[in-house]
Amino acid sequence: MSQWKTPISRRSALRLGLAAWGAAATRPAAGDGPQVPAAAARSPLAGWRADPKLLEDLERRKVAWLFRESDVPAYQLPDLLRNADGTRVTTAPEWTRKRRAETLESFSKWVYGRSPAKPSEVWFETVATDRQAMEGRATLKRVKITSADAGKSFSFEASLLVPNAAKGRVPAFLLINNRAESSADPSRRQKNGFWPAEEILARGYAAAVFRTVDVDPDTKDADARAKGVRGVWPAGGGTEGSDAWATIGAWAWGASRVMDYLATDPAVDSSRVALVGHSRGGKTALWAGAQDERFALVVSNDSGCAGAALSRRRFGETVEAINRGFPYWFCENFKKFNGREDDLPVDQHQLLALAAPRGLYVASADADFWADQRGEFLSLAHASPVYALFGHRGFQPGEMPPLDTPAIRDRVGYHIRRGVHNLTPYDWERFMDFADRLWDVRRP
Ligand code: GTR
Repeated sequence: MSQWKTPISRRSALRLGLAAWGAAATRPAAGDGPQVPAAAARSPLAGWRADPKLLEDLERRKVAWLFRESDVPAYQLPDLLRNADGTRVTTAPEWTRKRRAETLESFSKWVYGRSPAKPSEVWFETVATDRQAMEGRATLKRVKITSADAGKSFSFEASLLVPNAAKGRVPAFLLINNRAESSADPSRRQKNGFWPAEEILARGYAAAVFRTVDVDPDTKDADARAKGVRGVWPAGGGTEGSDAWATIGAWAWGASRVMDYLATDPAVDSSRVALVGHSRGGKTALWAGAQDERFALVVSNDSGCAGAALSRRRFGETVEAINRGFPYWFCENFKKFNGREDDLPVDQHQLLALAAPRGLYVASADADFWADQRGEFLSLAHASPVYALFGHRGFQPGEMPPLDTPAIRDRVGYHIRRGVHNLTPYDWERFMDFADRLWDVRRP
């Protein structure tokens, strides 16, 4: 990270053809973390580069948002290791005891809202079992999960496919399905690369899934939303109008309730459960993994704004754009930062750091400028000092790997794949390669 503290001279910036540098570098930036110079200064770095043809296409379409690295303003990230009282975190126990809790509190208060505490009762009903799923290779269970608290209850369904050949408990991948049922169909009548369940099972993992819309409808329509879990407990653990939970928080809560179930299933090794989400599901996976440390691996695929991407870069989707498009995803307090990213008490590298020292994998797509591919990687790099406290190697900001070249450090991994915003079999293979290594899983 130290390289970012060394300001690049205007002369060398000009030599590199970075005309925008001078103006951007002198912009004042709030925050107290590493000084991050205007992004133009990053051009000499190795690794992924935006495809000029894709940039030309965005140019032609005259998109109204920022997609050129040279247009990224100077910004200063909040220092993830500085406590609210000004002291610095220097050891892992200090992080866990003090700064981790403060960081979680900031995200609850300002971004995602406060989720309710674990319901006083959660119970499970297996509503269907098929021991001959996947041509006899798997057992499929459909489970109804009911949560009850304060005299009210809410139910939704999750599904689990376990390989029949397994000799003992197996590790599992839980997908937050933010798309249609057909994208991740537990019956396997419809197959889709979004959830290659056959491949997941063939590699010795169980595959679990639930749908976001079964927990909290993904719509601006308040009547429709009332049918979700927030219709039952509207404020969650906060106050409506400021820090009540919102849709991303509700989906994350759903992931934790599925985890409650997985912890009871004798076929699953619940100490090795990976939570995977794509895009809005990726934001959810990160927030769920931050709050619920039972997830041993958190996977963010193309999660973009308010997911893995650094908000202060304002690249692609901005805080204002997401709050306008999806006002129900985040708490009301988050709207105070529309157009004011520098004033946010946190940035997304701190969300990623909340996964430490567990496994964390971030994936991007080459054509996914809206999600800010580089911002997703940089967030992971800037979260790395927390992994370092635990003795684990992370990434430096200058180490973004080239296209289609996954990079793994001890507990963190990253790739940027060719193609558009999507979750694909290529992504899944990389997630499983990472989990194999993290958990010493041998292919059956
Ligand atoms: C977009 C939204 C993104 C991302 C995406 C998705 O419209 O702006 O933040 O969540 O949807 O979920 O596919």
